[in-house]
Amino acid sequence: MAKKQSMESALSNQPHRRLNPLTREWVLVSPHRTQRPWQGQQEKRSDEKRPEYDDTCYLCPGNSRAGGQTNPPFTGTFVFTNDFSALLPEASGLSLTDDPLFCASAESGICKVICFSPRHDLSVPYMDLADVESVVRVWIEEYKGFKSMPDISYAQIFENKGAIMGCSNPHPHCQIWASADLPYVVSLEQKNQESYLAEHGRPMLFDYVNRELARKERLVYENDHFAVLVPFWAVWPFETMILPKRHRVSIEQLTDSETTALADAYQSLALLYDHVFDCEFPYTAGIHQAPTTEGNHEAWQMHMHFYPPLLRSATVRKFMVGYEMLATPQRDITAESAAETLREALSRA
Ligand code: H2U
Ligand code: ZN
Repeated sequence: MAKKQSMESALSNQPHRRLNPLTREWVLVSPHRTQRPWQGQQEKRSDEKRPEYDDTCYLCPGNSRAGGQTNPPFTGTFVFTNDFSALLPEASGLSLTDDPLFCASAESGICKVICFSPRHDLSVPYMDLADVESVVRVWIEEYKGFKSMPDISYAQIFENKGAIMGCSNPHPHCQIWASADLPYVVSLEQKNQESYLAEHGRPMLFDYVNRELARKERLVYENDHFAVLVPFWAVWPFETMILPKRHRVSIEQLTDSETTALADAYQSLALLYDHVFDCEFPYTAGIHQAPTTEGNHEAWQMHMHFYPPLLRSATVRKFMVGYEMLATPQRDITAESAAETLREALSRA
């Protein structure tokens, strides 16, 4: 007992590091440092009210896109191939060189954009739950579609929200970049989940969510099928994960009620985020899950990551610079105290 208390107090008061078991990267935690004064850059607040329809928006129904095509008068979700795709279906013919210093390889793939709804002004927290669920169903359909393509190994679904995250258009949307090879972070997570399954006989994130559900200190929100929590190893101040309570290697395995529950967890989290600093809370979010290739993917537990950049207000962001670029990421507020702030925002949402 004494040992447990001293561990808890060390985790809340003393500099220490924590391991991310998915990537095996360490984060330095410096809880004694939260009173540091800030005289650095302030971001601009961008919370002007948007119209329901904007005739200059590339993503509104009926408008012309930058690539010259015209959007149909869509009434629900709308999926199109990115006009400026980072990956192209035809590989370049460049074959992997065995030069250790000048190594390059061809990469091919398909990039798509998904508009959440015709409404230019409605972000996820303020859509009808049924419409958020339609977005999740599009993700599932797209994932299945990429599974049938032999040249695709992985479909990365992600959302950049807010200008501060480099989002080029405020019309609520997300993207899918599907590639011939496994992206680096995904391959790291796969390798470490496979090692964990081999050693412990259960999927890593299945064990993890059960431990967190029992402890509750980093739990932010839960429904019947999903938990929202600040991971023990979070790097970004208000980083969170959405985790299924049962073993699900990909979104394709979700039952109808789990699909609704994922939409609810996503929407509830996006809404509580908006109450943290009383602004449209920016983030990059995305799903990690089993590759779209055949094979044994039992080590995988599908999950969503949310990486919001804000630190202490709508205008003060965290910078990953200095020691973090050269050595290891660092945070001041502990994951436990961030979870407390998020639970408090939920009570106001
Ligand atoms: P963000 O999610 O980071 O805002 O990116 C939007 C994507 O939409 C971006 O990849 C694409 C851009 O290439 N896009 C089009 O495909 N057509 C357009 O007319 C505008 C933007
Ligand atoms: Zn729009």
